[in-house]
Amino acid sequence: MTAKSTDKLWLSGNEALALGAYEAGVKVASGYPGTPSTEIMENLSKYEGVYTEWAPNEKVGLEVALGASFVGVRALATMKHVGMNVAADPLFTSSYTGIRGGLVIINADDPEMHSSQNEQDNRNYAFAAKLPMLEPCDPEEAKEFLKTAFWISEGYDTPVIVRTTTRIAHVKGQVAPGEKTGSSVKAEIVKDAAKFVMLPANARNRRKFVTERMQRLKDFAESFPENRIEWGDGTRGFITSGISYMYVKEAFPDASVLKLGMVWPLPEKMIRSFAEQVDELFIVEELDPFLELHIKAMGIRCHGKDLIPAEGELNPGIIKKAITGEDSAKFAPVALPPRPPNMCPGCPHRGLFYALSKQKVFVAGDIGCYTLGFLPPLSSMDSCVCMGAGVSGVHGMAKALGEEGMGKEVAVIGDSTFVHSGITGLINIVYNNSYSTVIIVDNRITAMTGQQPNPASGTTIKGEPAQMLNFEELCRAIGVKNVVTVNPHEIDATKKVLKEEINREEPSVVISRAPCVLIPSEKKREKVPYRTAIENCTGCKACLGLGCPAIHWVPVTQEEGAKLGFKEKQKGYSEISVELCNGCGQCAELCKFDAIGKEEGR
Ligand SMILES: Cc1ncc(C[n+]2csc(CCOP(=O)(O)OP(=O)(O)O)c2C)c(N)n1
Repeated sequence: MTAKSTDKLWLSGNEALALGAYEAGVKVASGYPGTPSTEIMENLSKYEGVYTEWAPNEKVGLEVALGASFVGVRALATMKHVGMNVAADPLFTSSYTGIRGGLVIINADDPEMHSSQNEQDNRNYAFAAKLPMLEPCDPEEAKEFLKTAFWISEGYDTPVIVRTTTRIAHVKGQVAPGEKTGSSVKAEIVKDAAKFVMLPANARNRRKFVTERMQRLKDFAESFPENRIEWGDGTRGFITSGISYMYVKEAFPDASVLKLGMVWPLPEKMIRSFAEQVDELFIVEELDPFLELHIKAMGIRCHGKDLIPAEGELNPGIIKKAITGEDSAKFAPVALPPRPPNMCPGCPHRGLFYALSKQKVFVAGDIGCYTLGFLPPLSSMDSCVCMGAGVSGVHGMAKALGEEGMGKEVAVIGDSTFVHSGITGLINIVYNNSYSTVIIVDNRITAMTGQQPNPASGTTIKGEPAQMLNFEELCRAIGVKNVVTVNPHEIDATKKVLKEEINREEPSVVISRAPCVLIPSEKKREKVPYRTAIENCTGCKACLGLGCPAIHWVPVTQEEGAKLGFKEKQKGYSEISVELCNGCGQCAELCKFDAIGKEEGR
């Protein structure tokens, strides 16, 4: 793909960021999927002349980009907010080394936790790592800010963070394609130990550089055109950024607004001058009182989290009400029908969790589609903290409980998550003589974030063939002697293996392998749906224990039941929606009455 048209394009924020990266002449881009950041890399991979990849995790992704920057090319790393925690180690020290080719990190926060386990505010990382951070308010700005970020990066010898939030990442807006720019830095190997080797003597010097760089960036912030005042009525003044700026403009179209395009470091003089010229100052920001704290630290009186919620997303209605006390019908949210999450019909995870639910053990879980194993009727996940935590945690439980805990807890982790941060936990189990069992639910793909390939999938981001990580060999190489592979659609066999391995007195790994039904090759596979033979159904509801969306319960009156030949006590029967059924056969395995089969009429 190339972007040559001069017409405006209708792009999401993430598509616009990809276009911005392309126009900025990015040569190397590495990321790990995570909502709401995933589509940036997916879209960038369609442009010619940009090397893109899915890294095993965010730390690796940032280090890849940093390496590319060291040899003088423009490089990009993308991640969701919690990914920044994983990448924090290289992030903080890359602030000291600085860059050669421009280095930009796109960080996508998720206020309201639409698809996340927490809603941390990563503006705090810019402050803590002493890095500049830009925050666009729409797709057009997203593209332009990305290009500006590369310019700042090379001008100030610094990585630059571009922060988006879910609304910016996924909203669509008009974006004008622009000129392709590039770096004036030459791509070559340059040895510069004082800059790149961060041992204490060098790091102390670079620490001084970082302080001096922050001062220069502060000065720059005063004249940066994307920090701008839009004068209006002076009774109320708002300082805001990103999507909150859009909400403020909608709720208070006549007010004076200081819009910050760069949220760190702050233009102190501009803020002071603005504050002096308005009667009352309001800081409107989602999540933490980040701007508010720093503005208050300047000795400026303002309203912020005393009025505006610090949890979840904002919207114009919330802001208007918080400040004026008025409820406005104009901003009333549209009521949407709820869509509770569930595993897809035919999901292999369902079979595994059904089998696991019979083991009566504590399931130290992890993050992925399989986290839905927590929901009833499977109810088979008892903890979920962050990627990898289940594998390390189950070992902690084993060490805490000793022999008492044997056979009572197990870890479950997805294939992508295992590669991301489960392998080291498993090494720890083996190294420290544990007895824990780890189940790798291997559906061959990173399903939760939308089917991205990972090192165990056998393809790259561009769909080209790649070495396929062999979990069985890897686990044996780590030192796990008991490695068993099961097909989770075969529930009885899976149950047997789980019982044996969970009770083993030494480390074991169960690989529960069957492809995700949404993998394109699986989608193409012809599916023969299962059907119910109503006359054979006894109403035992065993099949409903799977929680499959393709199976539902049909209640019948006594009269209807009699017509169907049911016994008096039978209150209904299970029915399969053939249009939803993926033909996995898990329900047929559970049915002991020959009421579920593939032939017409049964
Ligand atoms: C540090 C971090 N990075 C990214 C994510 C987003 N994320 C959640 S689960 C997941 C991977 C899921 O893939 P897999 O383990 O294969 O399980 P599946 O969804 O296929 O069942 C990702 C990328 C996250 N929650 N935390």
